[in-house]
Amino acid sequence: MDVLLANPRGFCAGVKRAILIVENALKIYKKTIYIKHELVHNQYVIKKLRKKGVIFVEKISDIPDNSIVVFSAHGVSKKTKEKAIKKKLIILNATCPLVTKVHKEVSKASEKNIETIFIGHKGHPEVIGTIGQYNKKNSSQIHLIESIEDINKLSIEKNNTKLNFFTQTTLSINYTQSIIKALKKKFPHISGPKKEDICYATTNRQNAVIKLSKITDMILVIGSKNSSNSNRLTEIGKETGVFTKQIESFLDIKEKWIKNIKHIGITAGASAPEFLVKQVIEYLQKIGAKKPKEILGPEEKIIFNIPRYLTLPLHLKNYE
Ligand code: 0CM
Ligand code: SF4
Repeated sequence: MDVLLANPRGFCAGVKRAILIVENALKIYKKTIYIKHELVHNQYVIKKLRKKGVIFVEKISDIPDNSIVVFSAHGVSKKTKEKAIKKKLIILNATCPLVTKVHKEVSKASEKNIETIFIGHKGHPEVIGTIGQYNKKNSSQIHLIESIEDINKLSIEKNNTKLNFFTQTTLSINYTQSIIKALKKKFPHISGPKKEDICYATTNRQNAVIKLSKITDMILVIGSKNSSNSNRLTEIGKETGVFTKQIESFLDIKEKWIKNIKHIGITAGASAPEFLVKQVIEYLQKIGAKKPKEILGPEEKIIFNIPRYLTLPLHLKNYE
């Protein structure tokens, strides 16, 4: 069996930054670190941080006053930030800068009273955080849509000239483009980002899966069940017609899946550490697979710096 590795795969710049913020904070503060929501959507990363004493909470009210709180890579609403300030928490903001960019745009639209449509998955923390940048007291509103069908349910004037849209960062590129096309058809005056707000890491990983699908008869996606970007990779793999399975780690692989497979492709979501990819390769080699081959793709040079006061000469060795 040939093993083909997608490129790029795994950790993106936003995830690396979020983990470094927490690892550095643990070393600097030597105090309990509370994280609002899972820092990134990966069970291996979460377990590792939990072992180091990190406490994950869903509500700010569960954190004692004057503690240290980290906002997850997915970002938080304005209200959540206000609650943290009220409790005199020390806030370490691990929101990905690309999510923050969308926050700023939504906040600006709210200030200008521009009716806004947000394309994203209901209930996802990034969506809650981004929608929560829009002031609810406005006379204008922010509307969440998940599909083309949702467009028809919108109670917005067709000829509204003060209307714009934004998107979640980890959506399917193709599906989002079809939603935007339908939006523009219904609301000819709508404005929005030149492309969409889908991030570079999501885009590159989706393109890499499509490339992989052309040369493999099975694709394994390493990523947790609540990881939106990982789920999109699995969805895209399936859409290409290639047998695709999403796994948390090598322990989830069923031998019957790979019995007659000749070319297996492996990729990993933006929150899945390379360590998990290595474990899968080792497992496949133990049952006879050949040495893995890297499939060439665009090099990702983007780095997001962490706040200067948190800078320590640390690296992500334990996740590689
Ligand atoms: O947004 P998603 O569910 O894909 O989150 P993740 O933690 O799996 O990936 C990194 C991010 C962000 C924002
Ligand atoms: Fe940022 Fe994209 Fe990574 Fe999310 S997937 S943390 S938006 S770079």
